[in-house]
Amino acid sequence: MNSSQIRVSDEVRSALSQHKPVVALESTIFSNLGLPSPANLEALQRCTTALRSYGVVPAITAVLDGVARVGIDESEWSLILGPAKKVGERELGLAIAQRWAVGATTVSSSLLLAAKAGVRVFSTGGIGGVHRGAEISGDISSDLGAIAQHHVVTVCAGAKSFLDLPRTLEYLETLSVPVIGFGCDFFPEFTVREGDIPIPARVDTIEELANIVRANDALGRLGGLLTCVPVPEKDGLFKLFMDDVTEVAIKDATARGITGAAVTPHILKFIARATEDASVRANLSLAENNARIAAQLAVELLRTQ
Ligand code: PSU
Ligand code: MN
Repeated sequence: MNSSQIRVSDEVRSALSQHKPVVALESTIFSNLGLPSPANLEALQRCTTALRSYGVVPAITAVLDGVARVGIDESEWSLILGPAKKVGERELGLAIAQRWAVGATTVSSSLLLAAKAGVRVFSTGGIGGVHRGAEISGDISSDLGAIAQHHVVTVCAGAKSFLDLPRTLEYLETLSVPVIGFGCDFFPEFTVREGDIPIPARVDTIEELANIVRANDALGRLGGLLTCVPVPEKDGLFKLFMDDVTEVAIKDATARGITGAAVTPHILKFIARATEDASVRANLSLAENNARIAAQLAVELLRTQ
């Protein structure tokens, strides 16, 4: 499928053709839109090292010089670590046609590229969702529709607590996305381990998770599935503290008139400052932990095909 518009790296292409495990990663989290420097490089190193420790090839997605890429070699990492323009699924065609220099892929655009390349598992930090006040603003992340549409399993730490989490779960139900808690009974809240919204289903092992993926495949369901893994205990933040910080962050974004695609990066930056980077440490920890679960799932799915 390589062309002047989409390119799969040699390493990812040969892994896929030899039926070796591959896990896709988005690039927004590693760009200046997701994490401050140098934490972004640390996140990239920890996620890719975690995948490789299970023999899994990382397939980082991005748009570089107007080419949508699946698999970014280490020699090109510096490109995605710097300033970038956010590329959701609807911007992918634009970014290619208008030859954007560096486009950082979100969950939605990464899922399209992963599905097109034949990568079955995708790992990220937190997904986008229904924003608080969406009944007025209409702000619902395109991540949700993309998770429903593309035939890829997404592994995340839930959704950020600045979203409207009950509505996010309702919306996923409307879109008929299976939502599975990995070792948890509640929808994890990104940097907060313990949420208070019950999650529709729970598994405790990779085998159980793979069984659900296989059953959905057997039914011919072509959409995705969402696996939610709580942030590791030692790095999780306190819920009451984060609830307060989040409320202030949302008020600040509203007071500054920030809307649309700029909302998520602005709130993430505000929370990092307000928590003296504890949120950044939690973010790194959960991103790495999700990569570990995604890697084990990718291995298990190939073992039992
Ligand atoms: N959560 C993070 N860091 C991020 C994002 C989410 O902790 O960088 C990014 C992801 O790329 C996600 C996107 O897909 O934000 C959602 O943006 P929006 O709400 O504008 O759809
Ligand atoms: Mn939005």
